[in-house]
Amino acid sequence: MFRMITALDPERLYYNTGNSKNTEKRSGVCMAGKNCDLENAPADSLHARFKYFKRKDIKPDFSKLNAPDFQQKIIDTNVDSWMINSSGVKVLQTKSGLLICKNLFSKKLLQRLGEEALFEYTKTEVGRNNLINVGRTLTDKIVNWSADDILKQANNSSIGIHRDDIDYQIAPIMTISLGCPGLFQIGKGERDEEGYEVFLEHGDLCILDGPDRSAFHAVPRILSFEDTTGVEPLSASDNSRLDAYLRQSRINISLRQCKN
Ligand SMILES: O=C(O)CCC(=O)C(=O)O
Repeated sequence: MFRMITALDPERLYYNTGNSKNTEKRSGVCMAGKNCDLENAPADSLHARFKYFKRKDIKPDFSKLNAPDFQQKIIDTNVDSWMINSSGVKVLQTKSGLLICKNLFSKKLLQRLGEEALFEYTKTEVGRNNLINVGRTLTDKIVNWSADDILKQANNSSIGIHRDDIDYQIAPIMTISLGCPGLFQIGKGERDEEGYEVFLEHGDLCILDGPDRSAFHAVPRILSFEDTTGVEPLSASDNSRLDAYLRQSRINISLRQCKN
């Protein structure tokens, strides 16, 4: 039988986030009695690894990641545009549809995206009123600049395990990472099954397509440059506030097709 599911269907929200408290908050429906127990998930599961990498009381071991089985190639785009590098673009791709492109975007474009995200988006109504994202308070933090504030925010940032299938779109999702590296996890199945882990670094384009389009994924932690392969934002940008921010924090820009 065909069952109409709306975006606020609590069952569906739970399925997406796996977090009963979030589901209750968003849907106003009590989730008590639902099977939300992931406490016994195996140690190598997406869920258990997420909790491990999120820990603040110890420093997780970032040298032992469960890396995806990437096929790797270096390509020339031969595109004549100020936005795209024409050569030396590194493409990492899995059979299940995760694609990470390094060195694709020009320094000028990355600077422009950072400025738009940090100084323009956060001034907009939608940016300031988005309760889920940091935009609501970010403008004030930037105006009353305190490096400590920003660092604290960066260290505490994470994105819980979720899948992006709530609006039933199948077009690939693309994200662009700026600033500090984020540890990205992507599942092979359910939250209590294994997943992969990879750093998303400054300038990386990440695409979720194919089966991975609807995979569980998360960013349990933002790291310092020393903890990863050390790809830093290019400091030659002429915007010192943007540089200072990106050295201590991370911006992720997601591009997705939406239905009205
Ligand atoms: O921050 C990221 O790279 C991941 C973003 C994400 O999970 C999403 O947009 O659904």
